[in-house]
Amino acid sequence: MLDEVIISRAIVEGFERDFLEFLETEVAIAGAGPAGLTASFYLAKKGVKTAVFERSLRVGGGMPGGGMMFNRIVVQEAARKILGELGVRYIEYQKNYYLADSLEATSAITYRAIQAGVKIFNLIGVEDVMVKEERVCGLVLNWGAVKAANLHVDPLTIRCRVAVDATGHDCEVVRRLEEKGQVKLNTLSGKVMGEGPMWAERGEAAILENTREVYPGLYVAGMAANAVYGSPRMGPIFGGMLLSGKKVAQLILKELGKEG
Ligand code: 48F
Repeated sequence: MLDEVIISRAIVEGFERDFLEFLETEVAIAGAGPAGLTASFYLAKKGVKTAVFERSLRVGGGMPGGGMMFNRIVVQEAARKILGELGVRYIEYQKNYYLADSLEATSAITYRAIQAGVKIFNLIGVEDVMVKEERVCGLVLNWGAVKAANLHVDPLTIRCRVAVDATGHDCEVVRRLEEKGQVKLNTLSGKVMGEGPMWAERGEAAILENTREVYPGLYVAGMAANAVYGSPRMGPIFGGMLLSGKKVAQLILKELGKEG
């Protein structure tokens, strides 16, 4: 016999347990695209308590869509090892160009991250940051549906030691912090510099340099890093996203004293 109310109770209690547990976390990542997911995997693998908040229903960001809806991604030699570590299969298309199925890549990274201990909360977006004594120390959350429907609903807040903006081209978390007007970002202008036009080689080269702490307690990774630091976009080559995710994890592990 199946009781509908027991099913409902299991779902509500199960979610509530996890959400309460992650109201205080070591690392909170905004955005479950390839950069955010990869970062979360390498952090959780080292035992760091990590939550990912993803505003939309599905995870993967721009990865499942491949290039213009052709569901394949290209990764260059520098990031090939990460594909292996994440359990993504690929073929060598030609020297330095490795080709993978975008759905397999998205699924594998998501699965590896969750199995490593990451808690992904989909349908929950980051609408602001909590700042105390000039350091980001938490994220302000609301349902993705609340934003989509433009409802006036107050958010909830979680606390973290370190936050990561992995929200892609719009670098939403950094922009929100910047809007406050009282903060100076760790960029040349002290402001978000804005993404440059397509240049795959340059964009991929710059992304590792751009993956860093942009304000005390707040790191940027993935396309958000290039958007904040004024570097080009690069289209459906995804090596930089994986490398940036891994790099931000390494930087945070160092900060938390958990490297090695
Ligand atoms: O855009 P997205 O895939 O960012 P990424 O990980 O990778 C970029 C590539 O997909 C591609 C590229 C080159 O390869 O240029 O675009 O840097 O994933 C960002 C995720 O963040 C979510 C969004 O729904 C997407 O899944 N997101 C955006 N804003 C918020 C958010 C927010 N405020 N709160 C939570 N999630």
